[in-house]
Amino acid sequence: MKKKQLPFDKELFTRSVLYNVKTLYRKTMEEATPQEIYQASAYAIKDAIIDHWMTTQKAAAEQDPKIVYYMSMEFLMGRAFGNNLINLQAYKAVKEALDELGIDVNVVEDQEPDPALGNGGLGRLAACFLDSLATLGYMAYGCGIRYKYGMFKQTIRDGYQVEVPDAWLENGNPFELRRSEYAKEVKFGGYVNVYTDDTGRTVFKQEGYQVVRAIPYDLPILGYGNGMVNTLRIWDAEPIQCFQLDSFDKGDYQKAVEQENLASQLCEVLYPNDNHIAGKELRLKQQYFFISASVQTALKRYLKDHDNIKKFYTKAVFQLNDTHPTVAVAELMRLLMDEYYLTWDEAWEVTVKTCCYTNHTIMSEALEKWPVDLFQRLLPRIYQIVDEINRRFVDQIMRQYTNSAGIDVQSKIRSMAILYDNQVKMAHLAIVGGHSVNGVAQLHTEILKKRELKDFYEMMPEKFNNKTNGITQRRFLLHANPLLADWITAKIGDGWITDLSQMDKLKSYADDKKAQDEFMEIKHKNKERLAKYILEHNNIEVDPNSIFDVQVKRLHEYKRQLLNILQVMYKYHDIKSHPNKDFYPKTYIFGAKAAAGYLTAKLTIKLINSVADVINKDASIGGKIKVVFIEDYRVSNAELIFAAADVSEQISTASKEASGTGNMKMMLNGAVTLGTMDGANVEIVNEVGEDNAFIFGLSSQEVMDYEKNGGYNPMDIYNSNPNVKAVLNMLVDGTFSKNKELFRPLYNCLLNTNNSSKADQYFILKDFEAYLEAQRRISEAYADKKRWARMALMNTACCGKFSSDRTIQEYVDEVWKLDKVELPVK
Ligand code: F58
Repeated sequence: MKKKQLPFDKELFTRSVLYNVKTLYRKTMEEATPQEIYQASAYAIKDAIIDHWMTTQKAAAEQDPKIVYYMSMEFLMGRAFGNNLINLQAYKAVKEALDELGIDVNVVEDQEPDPALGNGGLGRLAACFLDSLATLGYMAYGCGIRYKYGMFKQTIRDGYQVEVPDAWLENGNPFELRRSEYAKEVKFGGYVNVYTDDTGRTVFKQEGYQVVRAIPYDLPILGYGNGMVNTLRIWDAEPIQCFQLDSFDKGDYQKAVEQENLASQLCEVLYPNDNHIAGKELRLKQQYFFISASVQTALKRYLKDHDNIKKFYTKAVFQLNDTHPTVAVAELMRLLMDEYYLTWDEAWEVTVKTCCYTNHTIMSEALEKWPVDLFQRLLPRIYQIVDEINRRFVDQIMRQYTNSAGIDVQSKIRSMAILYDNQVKMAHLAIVGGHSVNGVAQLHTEILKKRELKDFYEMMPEKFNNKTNGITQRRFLLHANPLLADWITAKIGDGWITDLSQMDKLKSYADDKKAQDEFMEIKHKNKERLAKYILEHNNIEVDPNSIFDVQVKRLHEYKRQLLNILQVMYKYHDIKSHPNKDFYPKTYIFGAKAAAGYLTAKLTIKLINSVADVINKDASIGGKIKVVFIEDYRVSNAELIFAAADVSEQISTASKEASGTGNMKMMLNGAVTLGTMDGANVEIVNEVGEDNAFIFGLSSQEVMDYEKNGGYNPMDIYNSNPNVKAVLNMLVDGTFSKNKELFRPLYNCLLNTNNSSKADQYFILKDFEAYLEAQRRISEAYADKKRWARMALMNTACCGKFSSDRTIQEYVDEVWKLDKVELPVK
């Protein structure tokens, strides 16, 4: 039976491309540059999208569904061109149309800058969620910031990371729409004038403030094959020209200049920190800026068709992507009370019923806290409201716990108050001001409940729930790995594209020799594709017959890229000392950006590159190991990498990785996990079975127990384990750098003898032997072709749970309670 396809007019597309090239550039196709052809093609696609976008809006206006506002400082969208074609079900038609014009679709796709308005997992999750929301037919707005510069581009010079600004908007963005008619004003600073107006109402009026205009830019978010187009609304800031610049009043002039400066700085750049908060004033301004504009918009939209503001929460829900958007709680209170005249209690009910919070980390350095004086100076009215929320909450704690046997009320207040120690604790505000708190994998949620947020859980258990992360199979399989996608469709039909649980039908092929061969042949082709990329970009030749062992993710100590490279160093040493020992050739592939100011992370990149240099040039090891550091790891090259991975390195210190999502993307593409029992790895192993993964190392409980008792002494391991000793000595004996002291800081991180509680905080040496052993097991398993093919295939077959469609459906059913939008069937 032929499935329904969205209609797509190929001839119209071709005509439109030719027309666009002519009118945009006064050129013929022969004269146009690849960038110009990309622009012309993107505008042609946008034309096709606009009709669906309008239809969606119309259907929403008629059906009045509840809307989720996904509020996030980051949306790591990746390229839109190919993804839009996939979701329009027009990829093959456009490929053909371009072919007929003598143009390669891949070349066109490569012209698009990779929009990187996010750091890593948290921002990419937001992008996957938007894809799933549209595909499942739920009305959603992504609300974010239109940074002029996204995540920096990484270049590697002499083995070191060098950051280069990412001017992604240089050639404009063909997919966006500027909507100046929906601009909003956002106010900063000044003071609050409190007075009673003629009607006897107490008025809180912000005065002496600076104001900027928030201008929305809308990006279409397409559902797969259903004609649904949602909106990602990202805000830019512009100055408001309310003061005459020729004014003789010096105060006004000064103010006008300040306002201009503020507007020009606000959306300049994304803070490039992963799991670390720098606490900069500008960041708080960014947060309030996009939140105020987004909350104003949500209220306005609701009031267009409804008159009872007290029922706002029946038509809108705000999901706060970590604590960064948490000022939404106080901003919603402010607008409801100051602009729409609700009482405190009425406004509070609406706010709590509207807001929900997702926690993405338990790393203490990532917990957002703002100094009270900064917060108060920048957001005086918001601060008043937070202060009152805190006062009432502390009251509630006292009421609940005073006279409770064995409970120290003061310690409860210390651990839960929103304002404490002259700090505003954003996580506490998010928990108190909303009705749902979720972690992003089962283990993570349990740790939140039992440890980090224990007191909150005890006081309000009904708010806590788990939503294990997921990823979109449309981008990370259908687009990234067309060979495998086609093969799967040939075997089980294409239902998996919108229902990943159907992948389990592949299990019946796990022992089928022919299917195994085909599966591994596809993997091989993808490895060749990546090998070609590596040759072009790194000038390193890698052998697609070797095991591709991949660790790609942000560089952070807890993710333990250092453990991986130490193991490579050990292997190198081992091969050199035992040249005749059997060793299955391996290619270790790394990709990672380090936060610009994170020295240990940057030095780890240098170490990986130095090790790569020595090993790749050492002819004596006969190419048994190669090490590759892929520069500028980002969504677009990630797609190539995931498709080619044999081994997926997920080796974080147990308890530290909230979930991980790269682990899911590699599983989807038939890579086998080598990992610790951390984050979503636990659930991956649960799905695929212990026999189809390689698990090693301390458990999260063991790690937490050590931490409670002040750590452990890595010197004991150093002294008793010759493997560890040999490898650590290589860090400081000049094997990998002329300057023997270069890597001393890494050596000290592991062995710091001055401060043993700081030594090897991430248990690298403690897990080292177990990791070596797991690596050995992998080589052994890979050598048995049949066994490996089965394992790889089983990983793809068992990945059904990890679709973001499943995650979103859980949010909808258990938290958001959205209604599906019905679109007219074409
Ligand atoms: C990540 N967090 C988690 N934060 O580390 C990862 O385990 C999880 O899978 C993912 O979220 C999605 O839930 C993360 O990416 C950030 O990048 C923040 C950016 C802003 C500053 C603080 C860290």
